Amino acid sequence: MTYLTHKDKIFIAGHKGLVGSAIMRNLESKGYTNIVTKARNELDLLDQHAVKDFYRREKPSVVFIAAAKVGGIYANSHFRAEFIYENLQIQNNLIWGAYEFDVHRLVFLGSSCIYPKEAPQPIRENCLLTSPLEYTNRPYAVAKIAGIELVSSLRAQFKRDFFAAMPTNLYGPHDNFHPKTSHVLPALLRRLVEAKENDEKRITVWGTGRPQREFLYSDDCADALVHMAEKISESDFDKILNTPPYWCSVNVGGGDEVSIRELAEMIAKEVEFSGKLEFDPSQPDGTMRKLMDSSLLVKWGWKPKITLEQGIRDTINWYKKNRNRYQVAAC
Ligand code: GFB
Repeated sequence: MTYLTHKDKIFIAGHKGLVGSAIMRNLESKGYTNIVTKARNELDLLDQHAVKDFYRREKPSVVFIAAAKVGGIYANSHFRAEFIYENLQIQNNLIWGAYEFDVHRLVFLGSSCIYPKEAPQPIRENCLLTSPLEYTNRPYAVAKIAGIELVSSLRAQFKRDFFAAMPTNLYGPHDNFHPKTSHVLPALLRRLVEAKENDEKRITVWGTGRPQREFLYSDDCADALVHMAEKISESDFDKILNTPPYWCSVNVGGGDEVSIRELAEMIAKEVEFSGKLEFDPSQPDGTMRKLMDSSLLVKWGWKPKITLEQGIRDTINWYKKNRNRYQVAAC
């Protein structure tokens, strides 16, 4: 069987990012010690030969792919070509290399935003590619869908125990807090912390505030990914693959759903900002809703532990402690 055990040599691609750092914390908290990581300047994931050399040398038996080019609605809309090119390159190198060098369990990450723009809510795994995608992040979505197709094809054709997880909107420590390229929660958190400190009377929130988002704390997401890697059998994943439309991917949600307005109000309350929230409808709303049906994961014995309120509090504390040292990630 290919369950993750303490005998495995684990590679976390993207170990310094939002999800990768959470996977690292989760594995270490569970006593895993045989973990290999590579910083960007040690391994260029865009370089196929370098990735093959890495696999040939290190021979990991389990791989978590938490490396990707990611960003919020502004980044996805403005850096379209980089989002599709870099994500295709990174995932092709990591997934195909894992196949060639006999990795026996691999976790690839999709995202709730790659489901169709008008998918029936809550969104089930079998909704993928059933109607048009959201334009603002279509390049990213097409790349990620290709990754799920590659993972599913390697499972079907070569019986490789590779699977995809579809996290909802994530947030937490080591996120990207860049004012423009970040996701909505870290963007509003940074803006509101600074507005409070500078005694500003108002802050701008992009869009109408009406879209709804489901948020899951990064540590909860990591716990779900490790839970699946440790506990779910190949045959359970094969059952998903062998069910129309034959994708091997599992939704990772179950977080709290709020509107963008409610989110801004929650963060403002937490940082005690009493100024005005001004909404800028000239900025895109993006998908109006993308709540996922995570009942399969619940059936498999997992559910989140950290509420949005607690997660926001923890992320504000983390951000305040780390913002000087922490290089704001460019996109
Ligand atoms: O997290 P976000 O940028 O991306 O959220 P998505 C965008 C929503 O938040 C839009 C509103 O409705 C924005 O109008 N918003 C309000 C803001 N203020 C801000 C702000 O200051 N910054 C940002 N970024 N948004 C992403 C995909 O979609 O979902 C990614 O683009 C990724 O590819 C992620 O997969 C999970 O949630 O709309």
